[in-house]
Amino acid sequence: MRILVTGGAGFIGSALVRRLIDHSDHEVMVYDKLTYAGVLSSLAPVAESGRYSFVQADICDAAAVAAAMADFRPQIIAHLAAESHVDRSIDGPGEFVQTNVVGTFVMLQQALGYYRDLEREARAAFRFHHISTDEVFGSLGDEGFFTETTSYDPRSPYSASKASSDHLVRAWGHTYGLPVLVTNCSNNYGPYHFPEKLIPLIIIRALNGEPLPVYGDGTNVRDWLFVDDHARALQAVFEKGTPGETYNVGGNAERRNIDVVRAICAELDRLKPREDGKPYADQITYVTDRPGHDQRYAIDATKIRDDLGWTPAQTFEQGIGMTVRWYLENQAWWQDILDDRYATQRLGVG
Ligand code: NAD
Ligand code: TDX
Repeated sequence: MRILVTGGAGFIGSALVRRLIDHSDHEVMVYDKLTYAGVLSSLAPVAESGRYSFVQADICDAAAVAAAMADFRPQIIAHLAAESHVDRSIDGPGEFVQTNVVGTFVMLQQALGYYRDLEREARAAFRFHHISTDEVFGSLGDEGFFTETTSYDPRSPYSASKASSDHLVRAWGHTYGLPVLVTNCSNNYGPYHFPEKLIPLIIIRALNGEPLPVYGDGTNVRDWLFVDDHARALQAVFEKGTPGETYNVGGNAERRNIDVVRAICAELDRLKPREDGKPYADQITYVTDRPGHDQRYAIDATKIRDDLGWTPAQTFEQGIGMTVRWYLENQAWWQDILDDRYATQRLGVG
């Protein structure tokens, strides 16, 4: 099949593309604006594949979206392009509304026009798969899990923009008959994760001998999923999922932030001890909390397991070990990003 992946130069998009090239016969076109978060070197492993092509353009540019669809003739659109970092959405929400809401609207309109022009058989196979987050459901207390029917309660500019885009996608399914799929996934982690996010930020700052910032009291809980497991889930959904359905995707690995940071420090102590022999955990520093910081996210992923046979392959301990080793062995990938002025300013490094 031909699969158009928006946001394919990002963290999850690039993992999906690497998986599709390595583990399937699908052809892939990446459509990506290459914002600060788009990293072409994350696609280097597939660059020489004859089944991969790349278009640099904005999802808000309707003509460019239409041209990519007309040129590539996708059977699947996997829509991952988004502004994704909660802290940036607090500092500057405008770009989140533009890309996540308006950009998704443009994608839907262009996909609908393209879909309506397809032959009957091609129409039956076509899917628009929107990739979203568990943050649309809001924040949990100590008990309970998000299911596919949990009411939306987004609380940050990021999650509000993703919730809006989810609603648009479902509306285009109900009203216009576009065969849409929606997945809402928990926190991903793994190789090629942009250094502003908690796990890579902690690894890199630990290695650089810098303070390790933990927001608030560090008791906020996230459910962590290894990114390759998410890529497998996405493939299962667009290959086998039922149009109109939503699937929650989770790692069954709830951890408090402070425990995540300690686990990374322990792994580094084992793999690359500090020169002074002291533990990396000595660098942990509690800092001012994120405004409106959601306390706990947890996913009930029973539906995707029962309907599509997907479960995560990696435990958190295996995944964090692989991730720390990857950052130790791929310093050139993240050093290039740190050397970029915009990313560096935001990371407070240098
Ligand atoms: P990311 O920030 O690493 O990558 C986003 C990609 O989209 C980048 O390559 C960027 O250049 C591109 N992009 C941004 N604006 C664009 C625009 N206007 N036009 C075209 N391309 C644009 O994000 P990620 O972590 O890989 O997340 C991918 C998707 O998955 C997002 O929709 C996000 O909301 C969702 N998601 C992420 C997580 C997570 O833990 N990271 C969890 C659940 C869902
Ligand atoms: O320096 C930090 N210190 C800290 O304590 C950073 C960057 C984060 N945190 C905390 C905030 C969160 O509770 O760690 C947790 C994880 O933070 P992020 O990595 O920023 O992720 P989060 O806000 O949970 O959102 C992520 O998962 C869901 C992605 O960025 C979203 O795109 C996805 O939808």
